[in-house]
Amino acid sequence: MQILVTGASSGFGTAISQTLVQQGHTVYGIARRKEKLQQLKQQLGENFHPIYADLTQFDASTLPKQIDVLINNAGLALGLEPADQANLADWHTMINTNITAVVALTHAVLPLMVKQGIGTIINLGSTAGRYAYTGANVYGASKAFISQFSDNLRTDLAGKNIRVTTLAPGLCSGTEFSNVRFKGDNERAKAVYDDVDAITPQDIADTISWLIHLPQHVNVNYLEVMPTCQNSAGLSVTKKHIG
Ligand code: 8X3
Repeated sequence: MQILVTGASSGFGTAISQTLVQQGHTVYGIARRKEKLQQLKQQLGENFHPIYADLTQFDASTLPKQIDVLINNAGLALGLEPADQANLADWHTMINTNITAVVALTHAVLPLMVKQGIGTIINLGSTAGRYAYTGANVYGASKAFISQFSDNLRTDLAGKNIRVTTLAPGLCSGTEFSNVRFKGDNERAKAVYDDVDAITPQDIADTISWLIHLPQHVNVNYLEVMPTCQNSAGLSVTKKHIG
């Protein structure tokens, strides 16, 4: 298969690229960080094709002419402040990467898949798109968008033999997710994963491998993957008189 993966230079994107190339697929990996993509190219060889690009200013003419699987993986969270204290520029950055870039790339790839008469799109959502938590505000909302966008794509693409899945991971270590969220406060980022067995990028790569190798007539609409140690905490109540 010819597979296009965004955010290939780290975390999920790197593990997905490694796993799928090792399985004999051809992977086109998009990312901004040239050095990291070059390292991956050296490691993976001729079946890995780096595309150096900023997804928020992407030139669709650089895309390969055949794409069997599109994995919209690139995304980020910035900040964990409650909404009334959050940084508006951070909100715009998350919307640009997590929503605008995803719809633009999907829009560019869809005509190709329709013409091929076959395709698979996997959009990385998040448990934050389903369960609210303090500080998730726009990040969580952007991931809820992904889930609804995927469902709406499914309806629009009815009869066109294109599968669309939202894959929604929960707490996952071994990525730069929290380092980015906490803007380089690596101690704080590390503390998020201390003393827990979080899921790993390899778990997500293996899940994606399973999804894409299912027979074409099987569409997993929404798949949520949490570590065993994580669960939803239930609803909270704020008392009128505190303290
Ligand atoms: C990542 C999951 O819980 O850190 O999307 O927001 S969480």
